[in-house]
Amino acid sequence: MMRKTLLTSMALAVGLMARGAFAADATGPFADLDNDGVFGPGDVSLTKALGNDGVFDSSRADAGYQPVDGKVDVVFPARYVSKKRVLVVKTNGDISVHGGLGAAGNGGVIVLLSTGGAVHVDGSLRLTTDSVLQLIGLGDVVVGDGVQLLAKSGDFSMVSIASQDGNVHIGSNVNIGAQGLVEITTGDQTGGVVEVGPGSRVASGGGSARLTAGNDVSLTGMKLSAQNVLIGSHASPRTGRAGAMGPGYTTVRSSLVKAPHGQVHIFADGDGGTIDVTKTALQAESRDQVTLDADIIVR
Ligand SMILES: [Ca+2]
Repeated sequence: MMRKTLLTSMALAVGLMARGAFAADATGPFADLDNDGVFGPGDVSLTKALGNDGVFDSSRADAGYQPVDGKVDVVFPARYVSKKRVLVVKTNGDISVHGGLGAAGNGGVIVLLSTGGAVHVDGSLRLTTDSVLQLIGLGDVVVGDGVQLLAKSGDFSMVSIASQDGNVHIGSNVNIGAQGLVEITTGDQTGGVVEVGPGSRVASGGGSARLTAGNDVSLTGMKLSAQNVLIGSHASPRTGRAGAMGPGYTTVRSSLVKAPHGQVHIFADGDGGTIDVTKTALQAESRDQVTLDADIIVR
């Protein structure tokens, strides 16, 4: 018992010293090779790799980084603005964002792509870019409460939040906007749920908004506006029993969905597919531009 306590306190002391030695670099983005979320010995600062060209790819050697066998997480411990117009991270591990992100200049692009893990953005952060903002994970993509995700300029600006095999969770009071396409999706066949929390706003100035999932779509107390709006839940093996294609469930409650110059199309595929639009206002260019496509419709 005594020995265990002593070893524990020694380990703590070593940990503190190690952390202290690296404190100077602790606010820059880093490749977290031991996957503990903390910058320590063995991890690699990405300040140089990202500073050179704005790009880091965990499968390629870059400015002191050598590819490794295991999962490489990437952490942004604090606010980071790329001066190279692009900020592109592609890694096989998780990507964690604890500070706001930006990419300077016209045509600015931010792409965070996890080919083997999740993407997490802490609450209350602001991620802005001129042109393209994409958060893409093989697993879950989670956006905390009060986050702002904005692609600010021209008609081609877009925001895409997508998970291939996991869920997309958007918290409450989140603001997502672009002039062009806004997509919040999970894989048609393999994806999980798409959830957006109350008080959130999703807006495309001149393009489409597409919120679709391989599992349930659940939107509550939100405002959604675009040229055209598509919301839907696919019938997928994830919702079905014994390998059958299960029905989709699309819930849009207590919300405002607006496409004043276009169409609103909502669907829930499969036998027994259900749309629930209780207390939701659906506005399109005309009445027949609102289509609800499912076996069961609850209003
Ligand atoms: Ca670490």
